[in-house]
Amino acid sequence: MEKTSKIYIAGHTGMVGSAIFRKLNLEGYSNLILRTSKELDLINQQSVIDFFEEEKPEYVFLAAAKVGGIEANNTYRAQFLYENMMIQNNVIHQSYVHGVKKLLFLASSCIYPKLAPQPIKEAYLLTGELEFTNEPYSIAKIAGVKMCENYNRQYACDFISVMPTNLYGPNDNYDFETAHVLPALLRKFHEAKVEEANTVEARSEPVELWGTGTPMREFLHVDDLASACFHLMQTYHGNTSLNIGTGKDISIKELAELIKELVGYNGEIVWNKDKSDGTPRKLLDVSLIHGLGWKHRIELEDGIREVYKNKFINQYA
Ligand code: GFB
Repeated sequence: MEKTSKIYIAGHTGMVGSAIFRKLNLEGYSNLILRTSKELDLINQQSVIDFFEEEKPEYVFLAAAKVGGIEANNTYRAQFLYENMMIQNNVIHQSYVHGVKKLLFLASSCIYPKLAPQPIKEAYLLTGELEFTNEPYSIAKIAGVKMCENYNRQYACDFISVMPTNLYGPNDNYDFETAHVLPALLRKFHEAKVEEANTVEARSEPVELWGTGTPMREFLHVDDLASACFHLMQTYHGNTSLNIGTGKDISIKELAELIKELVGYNGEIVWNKDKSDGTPRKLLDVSLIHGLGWKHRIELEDGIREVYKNKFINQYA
């Protein structure tokens, strides 16, 4: 990738796309092609054909997707399957038709089997049943990974894909119904703390969290993901979809205690066991990407502190 190469970031307003945008800017890449979803509907095949005809990008980061937490995945099952399949079919196929030099597709760690041995190696893909709550999303993402692999095999493309673990960072979604756990907890504890401060008895309603708190999750700051994508775009050619994570995980209970303390909330937590736990554990084996010269830099506690400050404290200052 040259500094002047024409690079299309699909999904540049989302959490992942905007992190890739910041990284490319920082590295001095100035010829970036950007379209909001209003300007270009990636679900519409003809619109995508017209866009590629007109812009002819040389490189593509495919970060556009319908994403969400466990509840959103489980509720909007048809949309997660249809919209993600359409977006990736359109963008990957047109990238091939228009001779894109290299494409990077963002998949997800939830595409591994629900009960995969831990830590999860790339080779465990398609070796067992998927987690029900996110099966439609996973099937779409598996199709995307396989598209990249097989376009490479049949058409000699250079399309790579990555499997990031659970992400957090700037531009996250804080809507309680559709958010992932980390932003949801930040907002829940923050609002409870504000309520606590505003009552005479310095008390608030308990904070309700979902499931049992026993599932284990691994969290990666999205700026670290962007640096991994940038690194791989320049150095990696291959058909193995690479895991991107920290190689460390914590239980949802521990995460809740950590966020509660960072936010400074003193009240109770109750666990709503009617809500799903999802996959019991999904810790990625990151030895392949470590071997390729990338490692995460932002530790979880530092990352959460920074996100909390920028989203909730500075905003209220
Ligand atoms: O982050 P999350 O929504 O998704 O939930 P997954 C992780 C865990 O946190 C689950 C628990 O066990 C939830 O039950 N949890 C506790 C909460 N309280 C809350 C809360 O207030 N909000 C949320 N959202 N969770 C998603 C997949 O799975 O991970 C997607 O559905 C995607 O497809 C994404 O792959 C990375 O980690 O379970």
